[in-house]
Amino acid sequence: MNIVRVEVLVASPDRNFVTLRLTTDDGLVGLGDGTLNGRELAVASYLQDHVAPLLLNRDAHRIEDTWQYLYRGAYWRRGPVTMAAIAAVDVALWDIKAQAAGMPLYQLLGGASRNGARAYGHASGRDIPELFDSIRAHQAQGYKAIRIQTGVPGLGTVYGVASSPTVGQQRYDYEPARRTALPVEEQWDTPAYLRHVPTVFEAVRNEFGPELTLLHDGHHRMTPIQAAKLGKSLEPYDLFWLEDCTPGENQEALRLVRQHTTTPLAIGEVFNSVWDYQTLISEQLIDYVRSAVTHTGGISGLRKILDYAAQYQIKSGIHGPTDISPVGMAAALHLDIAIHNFGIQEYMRHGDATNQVFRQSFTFTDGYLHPGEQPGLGVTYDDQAAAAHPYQSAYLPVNRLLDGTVHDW
Ligand code: EZ4
Ligand code: CO
Repeated sequence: MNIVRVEVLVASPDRNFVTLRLTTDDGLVGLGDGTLNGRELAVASYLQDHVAPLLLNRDAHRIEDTWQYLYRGAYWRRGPVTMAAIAAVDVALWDIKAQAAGMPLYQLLGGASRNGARAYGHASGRDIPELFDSIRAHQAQGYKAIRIQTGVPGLGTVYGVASSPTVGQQRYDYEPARRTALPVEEQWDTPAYLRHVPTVFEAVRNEFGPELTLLHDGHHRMTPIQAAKLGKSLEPYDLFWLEDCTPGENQEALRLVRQHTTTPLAIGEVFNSVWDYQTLISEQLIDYVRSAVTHTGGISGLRKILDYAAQYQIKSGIHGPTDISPVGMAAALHLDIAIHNFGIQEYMRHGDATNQVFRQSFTFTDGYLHPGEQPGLGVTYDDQAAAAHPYQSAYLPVNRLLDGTVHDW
């Protein structure tokens, strides 16, 4: 079963997506997601110019060999562009293999370990009343677990907080990256944030009670001692996790945070290999692995990380924002259903334009996701719908302190 056609598809239905489509000589078609938010064309070129010639006439069944060939064979290992490109190939090959077997992909990963994958959504508000409306809208959609982000008094727009209070339609205003020619610059002040966040969680617990599962994303903005302080001050509100409290590069930073708080810790959406987790997992400094299938070398790459994490009672919390395409989401869901150490799945929901290009068979019912029973991943790509949405240059925002210093985010 050889690969006879390699297509790199770039389209912007609501936002840019890079999709790899592989066709085999017996007519099977597999899809992989290689979307890297704000740097999409780098992955498209890596795939088109450097990977496509290596795939033609390869046996589509040899997934692990192809993974190792692209990882070891390139000499330049790791990095987000490389690992997103490898992910696109890996997921497309798993899609093909599962279709060849006539089974949904999770069956090839060991079969179902659960009936559904518990999902969390993103509630946000510029202030508490807007936040409460957003939480209620998410509960009405079935979510039992909700990430909480709010504006900070004295600061302008804060990343991760929808600028429009339209109930049920909360989307970040960087979706799709606000379509400005250059990155939007946001303001940040960590002391103001640290003073404000515990009051938000107190208000949410008072209003919604103890059973609602709550999460929070610190977006890499704190020093270790600031993160330790926040984790400690949030303990009374019983978070499911505090995500990305410190910048991702320094694994040792989490030691200090861990020594000071029992708030569970999650990190890894900017990671791309098992080496980014070596200290974090072996020293049990985190509770959840936040990597995306799309940015970690695909199902083969992320599965290795999650199996390693499982030995240390660390669970999955696979990244699932809207810049992961429905192909990347479906791949995550097949893993979620199959692995033993599943924790939770992020699910922001795509908009209508995205869903028209990527036809999906996964479902969201009563707070739980399921990949469906179609052979393969269960996602198809509509070329005609995609043609109406050409690539548009778009950037993630940049974050500056009040004095103008560029800050982590
Ligand atoms: O900023 O996906 O937890 N989710 C997040 C996301 C990320 C974007 C970056 O591309 O933090 O919103
Ligand atoms: Co995050």
